Amino acid sequence: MLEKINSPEDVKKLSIEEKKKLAEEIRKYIIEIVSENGGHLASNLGVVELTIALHSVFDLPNDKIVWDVGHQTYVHKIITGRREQLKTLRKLKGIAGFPKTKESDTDCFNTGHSSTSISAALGMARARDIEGKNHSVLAVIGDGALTGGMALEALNDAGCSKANLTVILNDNEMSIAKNIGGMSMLLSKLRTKRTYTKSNVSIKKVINKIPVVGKPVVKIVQRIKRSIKQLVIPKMFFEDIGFRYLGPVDGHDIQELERMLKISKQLEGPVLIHILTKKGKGYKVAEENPDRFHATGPFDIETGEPKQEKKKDYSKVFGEKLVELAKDNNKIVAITASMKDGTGLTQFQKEFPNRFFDIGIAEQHALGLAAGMAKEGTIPVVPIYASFYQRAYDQVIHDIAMQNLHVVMCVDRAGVVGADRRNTSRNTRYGILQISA
Ligand SMILES: Cc1ncc(C[n+]2csc(CCOP(=O)(O)OP(=O)(O)O)c2C)c(N)n1
Repeated sequence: MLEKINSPEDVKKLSIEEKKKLAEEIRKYIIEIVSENGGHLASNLGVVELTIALHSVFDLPNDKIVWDVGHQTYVHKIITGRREQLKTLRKLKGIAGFPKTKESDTDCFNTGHSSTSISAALGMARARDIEGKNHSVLAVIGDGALTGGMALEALNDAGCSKANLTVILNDNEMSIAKNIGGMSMLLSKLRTKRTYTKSNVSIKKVINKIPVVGKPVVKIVQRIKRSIKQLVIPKMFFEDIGFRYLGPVDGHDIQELERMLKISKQLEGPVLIHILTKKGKGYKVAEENPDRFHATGPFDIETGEPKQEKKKDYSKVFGEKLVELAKDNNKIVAITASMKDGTGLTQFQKEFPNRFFDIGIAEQHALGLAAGMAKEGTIPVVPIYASFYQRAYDQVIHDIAMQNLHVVMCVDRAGVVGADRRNTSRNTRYGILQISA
């Protein structure tokens, strides 16, 4: 079936049963390519049904879909005529691992750094309205990327915008490692919404039995009702900031996804569809180790074992040394912006859980937090990949350097990234020279 798919039109013609079969074939195809070339595996396996549903309901390039981070667009690339090209992933002059406007007019916006999609989509929606057009605009964002400040800033703006915009929140409970933070706590409450709806019914009964005597009491009772409702139906967070909340939806049920997407098309104003997916879906080893298969080198499909032994790299040496130093100095703390493994802090977390802080994909906050901790006498060590340090220029200068605070900033993966091209890699080197200057 996969060989017959050369454009989204070919997907639209399929029955639901055929789409399910296509989903299986796409998974197999992606696993084969990534096991040979390396790439982002688990996130792509998680969005197969979502991507099929999106291309069934919307018409690209007229409609616009902005993919947050963009590492999960292999399925989209396969469906939009780039199936064969995907075999050149992570090869010289090969296909990009992220959306590229130059590669296809169905990639409407370049991404790579996290948490940009809602801002860009809102911008496109506002431009559409000014131009008097009426196509759909969507942002697809993971629960990890939703921890980034830029995404929250955009939600804040979009919520009161009245713009027709759909945000699809792809909740797999994972960033690269397990997702953390208050937003993640909110989402886990939403996941158990059915239980909440039930308890809401019984609480309603109780509230309705409260005797009402005179106007002031009515007001108080109404206020209590509202706050209890807020407690038991947490979806109100999104609704209170101006979004219509739909979900949670099983993100592997194509029919249900299509139904929700069609509903969202009819609604006025900003809509958020909360979908639940499994990272690594359909490939057992990736389902069991989604963090290891977030991005991987070539591996053996049977066992999931890497084809090449991983050499000791900068991050490993750094992580070991930091643990050694922290044993002698209890003022040392470590902060990561959702990149514990990549930056070599896994062992540090195990040895010093109280001195380790994973603060979400929030580099600006990481440096602001470090500044505060340094001001009060601890020694924060903050390893962040060079490209992502760009997010925190202002905090490096305004919060740390200008107050002469003792924060240890560790920058790795500077230079030009060959295999995994994204739009930011070209200026990474330049950026980092600026920081050290
Ligand atoms: C500013 C920034 N910091 C860090 C990263 C590295 N990074 C890439 S994907 C990812 C996790 C994304 O999690 P989520 O949005 O939930 O998507 P999932 O892979 O789980 O589908 C991180 C931290 C990044 N791309 N951008």
